Amino acid sequence: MSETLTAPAALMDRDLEVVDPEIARWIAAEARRQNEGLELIASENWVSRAVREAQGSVLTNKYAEGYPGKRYYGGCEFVDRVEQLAIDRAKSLFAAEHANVQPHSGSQANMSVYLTALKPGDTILGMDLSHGGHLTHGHPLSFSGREYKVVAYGVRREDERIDYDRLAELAREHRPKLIIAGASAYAREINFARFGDVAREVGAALMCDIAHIAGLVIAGLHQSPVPHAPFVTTTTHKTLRGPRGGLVLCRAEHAKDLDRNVFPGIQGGPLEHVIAAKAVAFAEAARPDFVAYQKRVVENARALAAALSSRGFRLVSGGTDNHVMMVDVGARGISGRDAEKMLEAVGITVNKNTIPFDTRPPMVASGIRLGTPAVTTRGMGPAEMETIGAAIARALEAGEDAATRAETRRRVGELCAAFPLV
Ligand code: DSN
Repeated sequence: MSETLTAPAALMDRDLEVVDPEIARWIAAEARRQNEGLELIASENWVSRAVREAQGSVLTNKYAEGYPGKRYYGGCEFVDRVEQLAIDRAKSLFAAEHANVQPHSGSQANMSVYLTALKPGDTILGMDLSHGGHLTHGHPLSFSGREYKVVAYGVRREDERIDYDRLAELAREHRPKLIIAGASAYAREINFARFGDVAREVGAALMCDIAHIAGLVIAGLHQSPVPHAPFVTTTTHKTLRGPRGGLVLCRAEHAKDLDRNVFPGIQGGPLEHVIAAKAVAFAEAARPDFVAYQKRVVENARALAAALSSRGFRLVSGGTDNHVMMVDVGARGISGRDAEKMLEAVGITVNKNTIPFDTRPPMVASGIRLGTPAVTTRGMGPAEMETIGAAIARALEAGEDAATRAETRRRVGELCAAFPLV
């Protein structure tokens, strides 16, 4: 009897390489890929060792359904401290009245707001996915497009910037219950105050999804939505540079309903290990060096945009105000899908993306989306953005030419080796 019990127990303190060499191998391969390649996916970043340590901690063992001080399980005295710290830090970072740190993802953060502000069948007004919006802002395949009646706004054809006049017209015509501001592929500052005016005029609630720009908002480099919107949602892993996860901020009057809609509305037990990692990331984001980091992210985005423009690439809306840029590779006769593959072949990771008024389907697309949060975390600056712009141009112009590809891959490898990751 005791033998059968000691065998599994003995595995408890073994290294991953010993317990599961296959998974260990793929994690090591992914670490190499991250180290030896340039990460330009605008929604990705590298978290600190402290964030990873919190996420990999024993808190993963704990069930804690409920909220600090009001749990359905015993033994929550320490996770209560952790979650309360995360809540207090989030409120202070964004100057918000209430924070819920439990959503497992940005989609769930958004869903909890919809459950709080809407009834099934109500009308929502969100940004068209193909103009830069997000699946959960009303795409027909997402819960948001299935449960609610969706009206979409977008950008103007002339300058590819949000058409606020059309937004106001649509709001007056359709009287939505909820207006959604925010985007996942939009390179320009978003005027949350204007969204607030439109929402007030038609009696709609406003939700601002700042998943992409949360870090910029904290650093004061982008207008904050908090004074203009009763609900603000974000992920914690993009410019905010925390663990993968979601966060909702709201006004005090909605706090009780919102909390109820996160748990038990759509989630069960909170991931306290992830919440601890969020708390660590929030503490990191409160430090002055976080502001310096965000400034460098924006500076690098401008430098990379300039490097690509000077090589004849058309940028949607002509450039960028934030961390992201949309490159119209279709204008150079290359699809976004092919561009993504050509860049991957030289160690540069990007994602294909539709651009406004795209004629190609989403899995092909005419654009690629690039962002600078991850390469900036690595320590790279404007000089390296020039090198990266040159490498992108060379890779896309080289097509299948093996020698140019190999040479570009070698240069990308050299650049990465000069900025090693911890
Ligand atoms: N998938 C994320 C992005 O890449 O922007 C948005 O959820």
